[in-house]
Amino acid sequence: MDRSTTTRPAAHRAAAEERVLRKQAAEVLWGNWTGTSTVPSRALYPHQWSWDSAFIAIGLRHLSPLRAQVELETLLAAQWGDGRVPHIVFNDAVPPGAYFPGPDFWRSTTAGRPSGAPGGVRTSGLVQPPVHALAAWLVHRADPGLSRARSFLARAHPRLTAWHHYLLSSRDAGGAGLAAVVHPWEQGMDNSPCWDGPLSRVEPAGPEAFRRADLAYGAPEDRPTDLDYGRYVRLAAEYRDRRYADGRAHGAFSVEDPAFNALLIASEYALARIEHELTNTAEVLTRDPDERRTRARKLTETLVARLWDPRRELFLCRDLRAPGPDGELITERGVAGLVPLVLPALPPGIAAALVRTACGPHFGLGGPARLVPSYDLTGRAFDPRRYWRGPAWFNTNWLLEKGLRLHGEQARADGLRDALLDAAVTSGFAEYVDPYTARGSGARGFGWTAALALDLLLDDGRDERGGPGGLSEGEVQA
Ligand code: 9WN
Repeated sequence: MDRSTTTRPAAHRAAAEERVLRKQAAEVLWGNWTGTSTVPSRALYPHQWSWDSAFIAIGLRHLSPLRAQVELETLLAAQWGDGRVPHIVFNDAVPPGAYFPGPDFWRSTTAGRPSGAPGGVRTSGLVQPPVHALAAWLVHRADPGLSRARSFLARAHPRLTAWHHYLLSSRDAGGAGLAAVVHPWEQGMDNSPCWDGPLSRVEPAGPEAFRRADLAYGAPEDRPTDLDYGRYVRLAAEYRDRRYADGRAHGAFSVEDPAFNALLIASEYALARIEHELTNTAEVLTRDPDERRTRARKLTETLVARLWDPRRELFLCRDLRAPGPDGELITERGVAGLVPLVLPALPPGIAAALVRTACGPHFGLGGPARLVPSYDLTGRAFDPRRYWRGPAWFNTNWLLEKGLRLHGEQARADGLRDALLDAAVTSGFAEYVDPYTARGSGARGFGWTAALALDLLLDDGRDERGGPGGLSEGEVQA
């Protein structure tokens, strides 16, 4: 595969259509802006979410590099003393009960105190995939002058470093060097069939333990079930009641996930670029960025050794609580298993196999599926409408578009880009869509859908000297 090709997608979309898309996406992002951050959805998710903010910043940088910087700064200001970046930062102006579980459930300022939760803002105690260093780098590149004038990277750097350190130390529950998630909400694909096995061991909390707010806005057949919620609540409450202590022995749910770890590795490369930039401009003295790049390559090797399944030609999740010294691989095929395509040091044979899998019967890219589904089209639990059990999501497809381009699959990337832009507009920037028909479900005016559509439209490839979208391994000159 030719990794040096950096062609831009064919410009067959009419300029007028692009103007409309740009205007509508901007309206979504302005409408969801609260003054210091962007909500994923005004109705369904009225607070700040961690990986949403990272994806949103990647799009927002094209409209307002300043707001994109503030978006990430607001999130990082809520970081805990142990380095974790919380998955939700609550807005106290939003009525209690607008979202469940709210701040009264998480009790970060009391239960989170031993782990250094901040006193001035209330947050959840879980985390989400670490897309933030990648976002910070791309936001910097959108306006390096503004970024330097505000010392954006110099201020973000220690927080991003502490965040990655937390994941690679406190969350290394498997002892092999990868980060483990302790709740499906942490991995971000909440009700993926990949979690059915591990969750079956969790005694669900009774209906009296929770009052769902999501069903006021979403159709029940599009959302997780009450049984799922009972288990989410049990797991989260137990973590909270352990005062958010991490450790190998703790918790009924402990999983090494390929997407979470691939995004951590991609963000390690971005952190190396950030360190290179900071060293070049003498803003701060940092460690040698090459060390971090070496670590990212080694982590890629570990990911392959721990999670690659050569028979399925897909990365799988490792259930650390399953019997056996190292747990067991979960044999469900989820889109998380394709996300390592974003990694530049992936062995070429594995990258080619992932492309085959994406385009084969299980994910249907370039065939029956318009967009890559969240779960195996032929799987026992496939449902084209229900949340992460089949629908296509824009963030995972955006990542795959980048991964395809990175590994020289320009034509396939162009096709996916076009399909994403069409689906974003026709669905009203839906949260997720039917992978076959692109019919929208869930929230409309969804933050990362609008942001990533904008990015696909406006990314001018400035980060593509060494590879697409800031995902390459190569040097980036300041
Ligand atoms: C729980 C905000 C978040 C996304 C997740 C998505 C959904 C929350 C929920 O919404 O999760 O964190 O209430 O269902 O699964 O990926 O970050 O958009």
